[in-house]
Amino acid sequence: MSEFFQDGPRLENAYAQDSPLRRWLEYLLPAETFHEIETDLHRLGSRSVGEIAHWGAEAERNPPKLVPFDPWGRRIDRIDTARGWQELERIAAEEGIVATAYERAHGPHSRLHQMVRLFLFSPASAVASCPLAMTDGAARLIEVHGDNDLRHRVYPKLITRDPKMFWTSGQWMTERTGGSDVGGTSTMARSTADGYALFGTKWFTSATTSPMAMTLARIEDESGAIVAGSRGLSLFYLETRQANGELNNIQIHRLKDKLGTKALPTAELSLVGTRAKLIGLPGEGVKRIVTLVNVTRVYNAACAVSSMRRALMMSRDYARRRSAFGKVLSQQPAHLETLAQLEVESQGGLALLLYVASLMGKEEIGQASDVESGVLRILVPVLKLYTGKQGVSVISEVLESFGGAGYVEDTGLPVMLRDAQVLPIWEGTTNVLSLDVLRSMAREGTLVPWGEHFEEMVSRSSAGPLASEAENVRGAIDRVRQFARRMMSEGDLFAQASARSFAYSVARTSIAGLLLDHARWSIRHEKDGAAVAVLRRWCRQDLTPLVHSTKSHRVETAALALDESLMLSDLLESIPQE
Ligand code: MFK
Repeated sequence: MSEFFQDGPRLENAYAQDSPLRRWLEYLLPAETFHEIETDLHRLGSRSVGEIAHWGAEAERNPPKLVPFDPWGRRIDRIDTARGWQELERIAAEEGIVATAYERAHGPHSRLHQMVRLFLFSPASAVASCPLAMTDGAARLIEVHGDNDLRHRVYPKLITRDPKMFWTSGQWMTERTGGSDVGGTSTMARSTADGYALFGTKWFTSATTSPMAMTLARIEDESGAIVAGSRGLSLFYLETRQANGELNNIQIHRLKDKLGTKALPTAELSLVGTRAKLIGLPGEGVKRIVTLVNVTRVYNAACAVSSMRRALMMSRDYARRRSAFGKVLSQQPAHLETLAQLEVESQGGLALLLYVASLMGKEEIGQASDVESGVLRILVPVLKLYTGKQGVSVISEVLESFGGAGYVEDTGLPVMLRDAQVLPIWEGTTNVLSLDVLRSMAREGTLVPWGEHFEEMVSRSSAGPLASEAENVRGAIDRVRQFARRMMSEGDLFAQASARSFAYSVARTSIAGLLLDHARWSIRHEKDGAAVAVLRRWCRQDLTPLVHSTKSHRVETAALALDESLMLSDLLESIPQE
């Protein structure tokens, strides 16, 4: 009888074990800033796999509960969360996971510093990163659009490091009509003596225990008239409880039973006269709330990339412990190929995330050029949609790399996949964001600065050891531009049907440009060849997987998607004769 027991994966320090993360920070930050923050990142990297992971697992084991009534039958609608969840909020405040971006201790680099702190905190935090995302988005929204009251009374609570003072915020945008088509929102806002009273139902409200939320509603005039569609929506700030501790005219119906994010309380609720404050002008709600949403989309990417990196760290450690067929996995060529491919994929996501965070830091303090602002506008949806998809596929592969153990709950592995699956869904699905990319190009002309920016980046490598990779990336930039022109000339049906493949092409090409410049830096500063190897492998794939959605392609698509009949004779006639 065998007495064999397999060792599980072990992690020591999430920062020290991620050498590509360290090397990207060295590339992006001035040396002085890098050295100032590094010791503390080491400390947080250790806390992340220790105390943070401990409370994350505790929160995961004890999901929130809705307590609708008190013992005497009064409706209280209280949501009880686990000790672990509360401890994670305390640690997040203490660590300044939101605050670091607003203290601006490192000027334009503060946002990048903050994203790296989030990156280390997030993967074992039972998705406590979700309320932090919305809190950070709300802080930015108030900073840009808030009045004096919000700036002086509320903003300090969102960016404090004092856990007793710290407030998280909700972002209640989704109604029964859907999360994407925000223009279908039916919550009404009626003017009162001291603000507005809101009436409506919100279908998904994440982190419903937060003391405040930002939401959208349609202002009714005295005759009861409203403006339909998204142009009739206004942005409101509300506090979930009144001064006496009772809910602010909010009824919580139930908590959602979700595939993952089990520790995160997500509720359906009704606003039944909820007192709220208008932010900005009536009808400007969507335009204002996207300030918040652009922050949460970058958080989403930070969660996707950090989860991929953490999962891979575990898989790599396991590969050195696990024997099969007489050898450890780390000596088996097929296994190594898979791990190397996943490493390249996740480093691509890492590059795009850190670069977007550094652009965001410049924009937030008014130091971004017009070109950089345009690049940031197009890259935020691209980053979110691309890394969300990568997260699911990379983590799925990582689970497979553990064999059956990857499918067993108490190894702590399956939760990674369940939690990853939300990343392409919330904060804008892949298709909705692909359409946002097209809109940003049509309305704000974002492809022009994107092309200029990456062409300039590529030109730095056009002579020397990376010349052929530079040529490859330049070709991809040209194909993206040409395809954009074709989308304009062929019209909306062609453009929409090609939108996802176009957004993927922008993502892969942008990442290729970044990897190229990082490899150029690496050749000058390091002896390690990993950056060049990652670049080469990234560029071996199709950088522009564009789908030419011609009329016949669309006919095929409609038949295949909806299982409708397609005349074989028509199809065969359209194939060129040999
Ligand atoms: C770990 C991470 C955790 C994250 C937290 C998750 C918890 C929260 C869960 C949720 O709340 S999920 C719900 C999230 N919902 C969405 O993300 C909405 C998805 N839908 C969209 O993004 C649609 O594109 C959108 C609602 C914005 C479309 O609405 P419209 O009214 O058709 O918008 P339109 O006309 O495209 O844009 C209105 C204005 O905003 C325009 O400006 P102008 O009025 O000056 O023309 C746009 O240019 C501007 N705009 C839109 N999107 C923008 C933007 N500006 C900057 N950035 C953007 N992304």
